[in-house]
Amino acid sequence: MSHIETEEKRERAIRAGVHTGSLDALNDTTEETLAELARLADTADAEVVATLIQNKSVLEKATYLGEGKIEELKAACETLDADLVIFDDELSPMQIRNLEDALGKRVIDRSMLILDIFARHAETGEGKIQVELAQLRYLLPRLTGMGSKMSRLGAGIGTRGPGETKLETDRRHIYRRISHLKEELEKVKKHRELLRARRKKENRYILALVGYTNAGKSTLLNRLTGATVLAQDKLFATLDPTMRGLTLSDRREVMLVDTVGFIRKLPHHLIEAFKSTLEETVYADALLIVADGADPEVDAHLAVVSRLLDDLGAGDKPKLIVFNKTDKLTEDRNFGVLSGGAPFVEISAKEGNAVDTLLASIENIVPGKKKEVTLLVPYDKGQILSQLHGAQTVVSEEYLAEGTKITCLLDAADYNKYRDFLAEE
Ligand SMILES: Nc1nc2c(ncn2[C@@H]2O[C@H](COP(=O)(O)OP(=O)(O)OP(=O)(O)O)[C@@H](O)[C@H]2O)c(=O)[nH]1
Ligand SMILES: [Mg+2]
Repeated sequence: MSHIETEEKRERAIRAGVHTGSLDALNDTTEETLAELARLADTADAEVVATLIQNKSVLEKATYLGEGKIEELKAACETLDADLVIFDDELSPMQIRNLEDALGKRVIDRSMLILDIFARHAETGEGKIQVELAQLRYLLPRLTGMGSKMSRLGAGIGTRGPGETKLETDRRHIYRRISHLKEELEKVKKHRELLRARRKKENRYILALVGYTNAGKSTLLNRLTGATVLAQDKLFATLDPTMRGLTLSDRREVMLVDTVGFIRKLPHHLIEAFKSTLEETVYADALLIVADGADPEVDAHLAVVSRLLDDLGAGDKPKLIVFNKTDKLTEDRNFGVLSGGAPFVEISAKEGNAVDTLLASIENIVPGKKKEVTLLVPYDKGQILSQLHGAQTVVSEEYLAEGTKITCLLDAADYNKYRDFLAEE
């Protein structure tokens, strides 16, 4: 019984950060990033009981926070009975060590928190390998000093590996485990490459659903294709790319791929380990950038997405911004300005609003759009009829005295090829 109680206990956490006022606003600590940190903490089963923010343009190299703030934080930990302190930044191994010594509490940073959530949500073999690899690479340089604390304190955020296992904290074992995981990942990569090669042969046009975490990518995939991918109001619900076919109204087939969400300050170990998953965006022909149109932070979200896409080498692909969750809008928003001149649509994936408009935009992005035309083919041109049937785009057929009246879907090239047979209306 006591075992279950410890498992379900939510950790009490204080969140902390330094607002530097830096020009790189996306990497600074602000009210918004702290709000996001609280949501991350909640997803990892920790409850934020207090917030400490320091305004300081230069970070303390050894301790991250200034001396006075550390004292304040220590007192708050005692008063509020907090188990751990979560920092809204990636801390250096030395900073973590010094802060833990000064506070006498467990210290984790944003990266560790995100890695912990990924570890909880990884379902497939590939996801699990990638997360554990990222976690161990992150942990290795931070083990000195922390290892003893981690084993002393037992469970908690940052100690969980994928699939309810505990993370290895013995340095020698970690090295061995890392090389094993790297080999496993290599196999998975080969398999993924094989699948890609097969898809390429099939010549299917691939659209990737990308965007900030919780924007509604999986909900949209489900809406468009009838798939049943898990869509949840928690961060990083999707870790594995799911592919589904979508048939457009002119019968062209495309593939949609759901992808792992982005977030500010995504740990670089995670990006590295998830490279082959994230590369789905690089291999896509075009991107549907899904954004929560009702979130006041949507412009920052789009900026983060665009930066990460550039880093992955997918920044130049044709894009359509999909402002989602319009059902939640309480006032009009200028999506034209927010899209920065890129093509966009406004939809609600949940309610199904304007999904037709989105489909029409997709049909324009995918090359080879077909138009419905009616031809009249004389009976002595049998080979033309068989060509049209071979292309499998015949909608209807009728036998008249002067020939076969055939309605079919033709792309621009075929339209020109058969234009002499256009039936007069
Ligand atoms: N009100 C509203 N909620 C939506 C809409 N689309 C998605 N949601 C909700 O937003 C939450 C996140 O949706 P997901 O589809 O899981 O989002 P995602 O982008 O796949 O998220 P991750 O996989 O975690 O990165 C869920 O609770 C959805 O029900 C929408 O159009 N309107
Ligand atoms: Mg998802």
